[in-house]
Amino acid sequence: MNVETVSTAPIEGQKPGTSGLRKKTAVFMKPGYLENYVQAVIEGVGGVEGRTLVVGGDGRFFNDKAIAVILRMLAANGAARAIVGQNGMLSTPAASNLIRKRGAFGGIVLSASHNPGGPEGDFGLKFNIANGGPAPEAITDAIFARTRALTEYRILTEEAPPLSSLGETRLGGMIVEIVDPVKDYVALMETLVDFERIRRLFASGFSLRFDAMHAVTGPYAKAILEGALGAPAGTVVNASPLPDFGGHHPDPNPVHAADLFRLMFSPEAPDMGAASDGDGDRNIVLGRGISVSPSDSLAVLAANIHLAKGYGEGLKGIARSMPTSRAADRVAQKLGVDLFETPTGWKFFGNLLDAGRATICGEESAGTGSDHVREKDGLWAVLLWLDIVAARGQSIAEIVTEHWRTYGRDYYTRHDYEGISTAAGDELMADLRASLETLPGRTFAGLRVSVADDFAYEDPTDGSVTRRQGVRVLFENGARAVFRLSGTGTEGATLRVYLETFEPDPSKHARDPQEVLAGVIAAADAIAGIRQRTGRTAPDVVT
Ligand code: G16
Repeated sequence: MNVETVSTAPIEGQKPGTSGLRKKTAVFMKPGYLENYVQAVIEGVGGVEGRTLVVGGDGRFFNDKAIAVILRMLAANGAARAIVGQNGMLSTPAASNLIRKRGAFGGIVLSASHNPGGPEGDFGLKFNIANGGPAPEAITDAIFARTRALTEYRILTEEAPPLSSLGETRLGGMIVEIVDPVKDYVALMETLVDFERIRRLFASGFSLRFDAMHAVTGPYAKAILEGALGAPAGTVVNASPLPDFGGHHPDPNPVHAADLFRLMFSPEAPDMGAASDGDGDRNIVLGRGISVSPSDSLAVLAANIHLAKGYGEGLKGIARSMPTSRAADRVAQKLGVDLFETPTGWKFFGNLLDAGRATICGEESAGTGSDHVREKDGLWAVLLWLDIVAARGQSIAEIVTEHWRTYGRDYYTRHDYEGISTAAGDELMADLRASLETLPGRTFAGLRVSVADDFAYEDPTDGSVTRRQGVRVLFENGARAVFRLSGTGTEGATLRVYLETFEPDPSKHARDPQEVLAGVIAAADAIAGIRQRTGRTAPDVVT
């Protein structure tokens, strides 16, 4: 085994964000950039000697080349075994499952999620720990500290084996095991939802369009929906993963999944529409003429999850990220279970799931998951919806409107201002933070502020505290505006403004959220000076 020790120096800015390190692909491809970061990960997690790691990614441009480097570095640093998805492919939830199932030390997952791919696009790398979930902040902080002190990295001089054939090969002292990326995931899904019941639903003529957005979920969705569940061929569209996602953003939102949204609001709409993102952890669900907001999806799934076979005992608790609407809180209250409000980032759910305090988690950013893995899981959410539709014998629209009748409707929208200057974003947030004490009592666009704060989270399982997680402004009429900067962008800053208001009266549940929230939107702009500071007249993305 020939290990080369290469001298290097720290590279600026290798700081993991909301979900690992995300940068332009061209940045990741600069000489030594990937190598430095991988060595920092290896050292930041305490070394990999004698350990087993799962490696895979969403198949985007540079995925295979990066994996070859990572394998040579894991071998050079003494890892015993690398379990790799065939052709380097593993969806994020499938990687989480493999780590857990195989008792691995952790995993290296390559993805920039919903961000575009290709030489001009984005790339990303995150480390997941033994529970299958994204590394918590103590570990990402240790990784970042290593990136700032690195003097050398270790890499094998031998080439990595091809990733196309299943089975075991040797790379230096390490075994490289290439596995079917789909098989174990399908087996897991079968334990959670009733395949037989969903098969009957499809056999009765229920129609679905699942848009895999030319990303990693295609093969998983084909195997399960069109294979095991008998949905007609063509149910899964854009099913073959492409290194540049066909030139699109693999983000299941109204802008980037516009075709699906158009179809679902047309006379040709099937019974259900769904899509997932680049690495298969996000999802969106639509019914005929209705798009289910991710916050509502969490609430509806939580209220109905006992109908699915893997969740017959009901819920231990529900967790949502702070900017996610409070619809799930109403379900938790009715069920008499705890509701946890965490910062944005799936990594914050891991401890709650491990401690058995939450069963289902969700985020406004199109993420839902349960204690079956430690990542959000797009296809799982779609299967759970299908199982609930089959169990209740109702359409998506009927289920959602009935939910609103029972709990009231939390009108919700998120406005994103993408690629604004970092200075403008930082200044806006700094000024908001500076005004927190003086906001209560003041009136903006007719709405009076009752409380304003900067969200901080104390993890109830280990007492760790995470501060500065977003400015919350509560109005006297119960409406809420939240401001934060995205931690996943790769260009300038992205300002996210989350807006919501509660409507208990069922006769007022069929309105357009943008209209209902117009006052809150105007108040948010008046408070933060968004238009004036960013020079934008409208958000780039409205979810
Ligand atoms: C990641 C995180 C999510 C987060 C989302 C958006 O998702 O895992 O928890 O909600 O980013 O984060 P931000 O608002 O900071 O951009 P994904 O699907 O991108 O891995």
